Amino acid sequence: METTRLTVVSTRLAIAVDREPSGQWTITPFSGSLVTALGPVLRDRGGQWIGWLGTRDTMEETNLRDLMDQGSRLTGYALKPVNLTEEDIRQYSFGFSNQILWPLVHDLPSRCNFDPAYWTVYERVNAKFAEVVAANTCEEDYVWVHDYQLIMVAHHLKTMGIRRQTGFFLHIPFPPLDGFVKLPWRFQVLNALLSYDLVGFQTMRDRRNFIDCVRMLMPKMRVVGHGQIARCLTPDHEVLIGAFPISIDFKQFAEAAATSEVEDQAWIIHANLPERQLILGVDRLDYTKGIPLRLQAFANALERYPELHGKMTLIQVVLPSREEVPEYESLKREIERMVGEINGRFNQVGWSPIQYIYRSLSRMELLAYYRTCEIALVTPLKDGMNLVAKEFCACSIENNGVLILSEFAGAAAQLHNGAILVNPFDIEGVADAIRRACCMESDNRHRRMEKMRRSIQRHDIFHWVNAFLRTGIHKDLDQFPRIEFFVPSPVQAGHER
Ligand code: GDG
Repeated sequence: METTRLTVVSTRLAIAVDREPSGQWTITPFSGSLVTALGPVLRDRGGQWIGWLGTRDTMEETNLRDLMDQGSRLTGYALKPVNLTEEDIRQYSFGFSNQILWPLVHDLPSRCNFDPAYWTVYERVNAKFAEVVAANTCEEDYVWVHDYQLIMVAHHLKTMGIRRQTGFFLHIPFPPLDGFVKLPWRFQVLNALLSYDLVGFQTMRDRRNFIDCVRMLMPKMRVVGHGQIARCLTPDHEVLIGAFPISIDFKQFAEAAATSEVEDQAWIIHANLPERQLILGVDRLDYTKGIPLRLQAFANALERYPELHGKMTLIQVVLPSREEVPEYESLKREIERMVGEINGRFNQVGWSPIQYIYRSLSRMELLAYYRTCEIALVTPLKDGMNLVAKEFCACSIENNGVLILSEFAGAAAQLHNGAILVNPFDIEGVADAIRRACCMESDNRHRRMEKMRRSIQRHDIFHWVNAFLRTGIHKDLDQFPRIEFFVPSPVQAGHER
């Protein structure tokens, strides 16, 4: 069947909706890599994005219609909202998604709260998404569903008797068999994933884990093929299973990092922290990002290598996230306590070892930090990919940055040749890596960074989208028919998650 239109489905629409004190609604489009990559094809080719509005404030039907029209004019493509109640959000998003699937796939089952009510609501909300997909698409559409919050969408479409070509991409890791079997709904989740026509993972490791689970838990399914794409033969269809490492818009990052605005800001940051190497950590507030262990490793480096005192500063940026979940609030307090303790212990006149920033930086500020910092310390305990690692490299336009990267981040599979790989649980190992990065000769830095930048440039976000679509429907981004009917307005920056 000829596919003519792309429909993207994700938990959140690609816009943020806010209500001002005056009662007026405002819209800000997001500007993450997914939006950058998919926006043009949705915009020029009559595509659409389906998702939740992201606000818990109730809105009258006419307001919602106006707002969606306004949002569509701003983004350039149709936006189709899924209405979720307060209860839906609590149990589906904060519950099943963030308190069961998230810790489980990041190998932290002891953090899971296997409340059966969460599963019921997760199912119900996925069915709501499927209803909106069914109502707004036709058989020629390609429906591309994103991430762990929406695993059941294709399954519900099938149950409703709706035939669509569907693809699913999991942005987070897929756990090994012994972790996955702990999930009380393991069969339902595997079955649901096998309802898609294509299931994409970040790395070959994730794909292997998934195939192991299918083979062990569903012995009647046959999985064949060892190359880039494997196939699972289910009783009613064939599911393609592949690894598609997500990336960034390399060109956009590299060009933006070279602008005079970013350069000036980068200069100011370094001028205020003179004669020392700046080490950057940028993470969403999340226990999977390994921030406390990283701080311990940094303190360990200061303890064991006093020659580094006054010669390096760690700038740790934490992006507020999931603040409604009590665990995240206590993680924030733990990080603040550790930063205070380390600064209190090692502080000297004119030198504080850590600068801590707890807020969302503007895109320009973020780029300036990427550009000016000599070292990036990216040490998640486990991560689907980690885009910060790639963004740092893209902005290291003088090739002088050093990337210290956790071997448990998906990005390590691609960047292992240039990064200093570390085990984030090995405090002395990470401390040694910090020292090694600080002392690394310029030639070595250049060689390593050049390798990583070349690889990211070649495998950018557009390469990722094309690889997925080519596998799913034998099409590239630019093979969707062009329908020019929108004149997009300039967009403001925001971030996706
Ligand atoms: C999930 C998976 C996978 C951070 N601070 C600021 C800011 N950011 C932006 C970064 C980056 C994004 O947030 C974080 O992306 P990550 O990939 O590091 O992590 P998750 O949010 O956990 O994303 C992950 C990803 O999905 C994509 O598939 O790589 O493994 O967990 O883009 O730039 N942006 C702005 N200000 C900040 O302060 N503007």
